[in-house]
Amino acid sequence: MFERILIANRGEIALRVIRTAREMGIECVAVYSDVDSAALHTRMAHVAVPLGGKLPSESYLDMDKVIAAAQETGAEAIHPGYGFLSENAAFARKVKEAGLAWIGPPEGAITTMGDKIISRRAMKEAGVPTVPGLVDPVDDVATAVQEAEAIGYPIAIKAAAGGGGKGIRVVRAASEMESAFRTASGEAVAAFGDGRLYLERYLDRPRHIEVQVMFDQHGHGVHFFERECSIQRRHQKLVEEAPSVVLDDEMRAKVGEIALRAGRAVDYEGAGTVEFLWSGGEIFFLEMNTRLQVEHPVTEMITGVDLVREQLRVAAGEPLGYEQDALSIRGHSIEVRINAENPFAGFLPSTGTLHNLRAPGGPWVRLDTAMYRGLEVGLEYDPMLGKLIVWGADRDQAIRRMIRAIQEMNVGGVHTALPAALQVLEHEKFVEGDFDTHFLEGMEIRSPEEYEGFAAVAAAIYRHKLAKRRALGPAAGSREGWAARSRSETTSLVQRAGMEVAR
Ligand code: MV4
Repeated sequence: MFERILIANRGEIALRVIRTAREMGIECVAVYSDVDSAALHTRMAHVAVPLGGKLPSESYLDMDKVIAAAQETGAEAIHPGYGFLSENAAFARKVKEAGLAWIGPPEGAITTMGDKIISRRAMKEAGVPTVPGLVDPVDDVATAVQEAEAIGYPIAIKAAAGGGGKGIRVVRAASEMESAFRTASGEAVAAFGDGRLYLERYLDRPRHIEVQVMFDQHGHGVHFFERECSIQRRHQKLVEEAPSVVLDDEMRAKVGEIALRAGRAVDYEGAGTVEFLWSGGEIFFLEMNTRLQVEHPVTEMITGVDLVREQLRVAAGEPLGYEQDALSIRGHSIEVRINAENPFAGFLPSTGTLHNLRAPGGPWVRLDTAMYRGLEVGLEYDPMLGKLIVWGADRDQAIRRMIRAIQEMNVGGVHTALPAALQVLEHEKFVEGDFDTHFLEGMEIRSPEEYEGFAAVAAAIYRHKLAKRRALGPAAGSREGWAARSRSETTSLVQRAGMEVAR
């Protein structure tokens, strides 16, 4: 096993890696920009190397600086976290050329999965179900119209270099094709310098389901079941959970097997996520993310496996050492992202100094964050300040626990999206499991004033529903839990949950 690794990242994910490394007796080297000299990852690492610069391009994205930092400090491997250089094939290659281990997948897998046309073709050949459509680029409008007839409307025009929500246009009739095609083409050139487009049947109200996989360097892989990530807005996820309510055990095993087939087809190593669209009981491959994802903790919570530990072990050449049948799901987990955004103003980024921070706690509550009192929240980096994760024996308990944890939490000085997450968790449709990728965008986010009355009513309805649905223990009774609180108590907790920015 490695004795020292470098973490080419910042924020909560850098801390996440440091924590597991420390437990394994591995030392960590942090790198940091000028803005991050007091950041927690800088302070919690064994060694911290200044990269200089304020912009990501001058610091966390500067491959040569990061590799030099590893060499100067005697780190044997680099963990890229997510974002920044994590899915950069050239960086993976440079790391290996520098004689360091890369805690990530092979360069070839990153490249194949980074091109949506090439990955679609590879998946189709491997027998992974893909959305009906083309595996070749379409060069002009006339061809697009012709091909669309065969595929059937509505059609999605996608960019080969896109992914993660960038460069997708919906066409509902042939008459719309010309302008949509031209716009998509222009956008693809501008955004990626690569105008290649392809066509797929557009699935109208899908759910986003993804499967966590892990492969060792000896050709052995396992999956860690699925996560449901449909609660998103503009391709930014807000609430994630595992497992998904729409998969039964048979379908779950099938989807897991398909995800492993996808990984094997590109000789995958390390942790990866295979994304699917679920529609009408069928699943279709969308893309593969060749990194550890933000929402990995919900998988850890239901399987009991530390995914960063597994990443480090397989990157060091160790075999996984267990088979698929050693893994099972226990209970239910939910994650809510703590984004510095104002949900009452269209989720506009919110900045300021964190002058207060009260972390929730108690049984089965996990807070992964790099927040601290005094932190200046600016616009330099991603607005995600951290993640709140809970585990429950079942989905109802996990929902109730998350609501309780959000109500306990106070982030003072900046707005966060927590009030929106709270409203999702209390939404009847969410509780019933009846939602898709359009749920959050279609949801009306209530103001604190409206919510004051609403919360008390919702609490009563929710309590009633739960009691009706199945026999609950004392938690369903009228004397315990958030549901039983008086209206004024509920209101004050809601306020503390960030409905008002405390002064
Ligand atoms: C789709 C789709 C419907 N049909 N493809 C958005 C992210 C990008 N990687 C793929 N995306 C979609 N592709 C077909 N053929 C709907 C989406 C989509 C979506 C997918 C996952 C999670 C959230 C989404 C939000 C809007 C659209």
